[in-house]
Amino acid sequence: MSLTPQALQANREQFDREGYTVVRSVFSPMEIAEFVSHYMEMRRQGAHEGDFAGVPIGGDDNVPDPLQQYPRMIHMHRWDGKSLNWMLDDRINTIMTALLDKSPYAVQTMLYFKPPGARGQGLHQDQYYLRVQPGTCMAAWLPLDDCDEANGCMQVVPGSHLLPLLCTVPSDTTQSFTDVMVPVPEGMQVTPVIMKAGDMFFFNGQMIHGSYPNTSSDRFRRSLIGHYIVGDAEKVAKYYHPVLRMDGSEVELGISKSGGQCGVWVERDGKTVIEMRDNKTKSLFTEDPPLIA
Ligand SMILES: O=C(O)CCC(=O)C(=O)O
Repeated sequence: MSLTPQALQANREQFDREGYTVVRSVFSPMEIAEFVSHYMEMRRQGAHEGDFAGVPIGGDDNVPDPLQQYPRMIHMHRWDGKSLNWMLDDRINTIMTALLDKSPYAVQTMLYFKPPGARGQGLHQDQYYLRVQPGTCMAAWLPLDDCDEANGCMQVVPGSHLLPLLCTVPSDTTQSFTDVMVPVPEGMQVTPVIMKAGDMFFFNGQMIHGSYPNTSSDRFRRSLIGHYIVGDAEKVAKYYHPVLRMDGSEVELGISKSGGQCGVWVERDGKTVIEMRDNKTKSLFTEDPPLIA
């Protein structure tokens, strides 16, 4: 891996054009093995604040779900030094500064275990949850396992970072552990992001992304995720405070509210266009404070 400005130039061009980019081999196999044993041990130790196993499958609490044993962990950096160090890692700062022209602020960590048979997450935009103003958020996604379509790799809609925030609709909770998603506009493609453990996937908070179920019989698809906000932002939703600079010091930002207008796809003069409306969909998990992204 080379993180020189020259090497990152192609990532920057793809990020500006498509809303995402993958940087290969950012973390070494030894670092990845340490993360896997660290988080598996943490999961074995029992429940942590904010654990989330998802909404009931098809609305039925009695349907067995592998996520009950492996719920997603959240905001580990608030109580786990290894997660904090990872969130503020110099390599992540270097890459994000190359993509954004400015060092970001760090606000969130999450660990998805996604064991065999687990559901994915319906297509969404992270900004729906973080509500960064002005501007948007950014995700840094580190796979701890090789990931492909069989074990539920990430899926993206290239170019969707140029869209406004879209109104959500109910998701199919037999496929998604969250209960809302956004419809993919006609003419835009959902594309799998195939990665090796240790590669990193960076994407704009407006970009539509998510993942499908892990249909493999024996492969986890674990991922360590950081959420960041672009360094010009003045506000973010309450759930994401405290906000940290990449040197670990705290920065005072305001609190933004959820709600407001969002876009829906409508047909006009034979074309599919976006019309801004109030979002009428209520998610079980997105009232203040939002809990998902
Ligand atoms: O890891 C996944 O399957 C989904 C993660 C995601 O969509 C997110 O971090 O916003």
